Amino acid sequence: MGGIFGKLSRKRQMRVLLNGLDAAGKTTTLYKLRLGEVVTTIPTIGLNIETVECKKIQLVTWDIGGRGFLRPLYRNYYAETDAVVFVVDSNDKVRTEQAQKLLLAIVNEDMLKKVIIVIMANKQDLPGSMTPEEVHEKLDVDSICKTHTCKVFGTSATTGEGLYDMLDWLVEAVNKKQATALLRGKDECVTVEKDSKSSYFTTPLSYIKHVFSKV
Ligand SMILES: Nc1nc2c(ncn2[C@@H]2O[C@H](COP(=O)(O)OP(=O)(O)OP(=O)(O)O)[C@@H](O)[C@H]2O)c(=O)[nH]1
Ligand SMILES: [Mg+2]
Repeated sequence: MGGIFGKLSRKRQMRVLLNGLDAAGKTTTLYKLRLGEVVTTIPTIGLNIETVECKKIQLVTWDIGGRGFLRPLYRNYYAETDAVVFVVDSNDKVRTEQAQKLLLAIVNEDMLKKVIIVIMANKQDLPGSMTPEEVHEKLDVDSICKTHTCKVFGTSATTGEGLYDMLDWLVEAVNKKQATALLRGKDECVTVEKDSKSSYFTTPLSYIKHVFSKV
């Protein structure tokens, strides 16, 4: 199939970056989407990469450890990203400012200026959590929406609440962006290699080797 429809139907993968402070629920989200179950997690030192399928699109999802000492390495993973899913622990009211700072660094990053941003107001199952509207306000999402396609979803990575609504919206948003770009004759969304493999860096050393092989 040729032309725009051919290009759209060939584009079967997109790259998604899961980001956010440590303990926000990134790894729990990844494996809930990948396996449909809650796994016991430990803080991620390095990253997990898994492919999640939604509406016949493969989302190659990179889950990066959120601990402070890992953050200087993030830029190694920004290239070729279609969407950022920023996970917020809605129950952690003490660190909202820190979360906002990290989110702003993403929003202002040159390599990420065309990405779609989804903000997960996660841990909605915990009593006393900030509502999605509160997270929207605290992170000043209205300002982000001026430069990026962006939306906040209330989620619980443990119960699964809101995760599929979030994923549906994300895939639709990327499809829309690709269609618009193709109609304008530009190919703005990046497609990752078809044969990119799922990998899991089990030790800090394998992760560091991977990072240095990229710089
Ligand atoms: N109640 C509740 N707990 C959650 C939820 N999501 C994650 N958790 C818990 O929060 C803790 C941290 O979750 P992780 O998924 O490991 O967090 P992370 O963002 O990957 O953390 P780092 O790897 O350190 O960056 C774990 O005990 C999870 O079970 C949620 O939606 N609700
Ligand atoms: Mg993790």
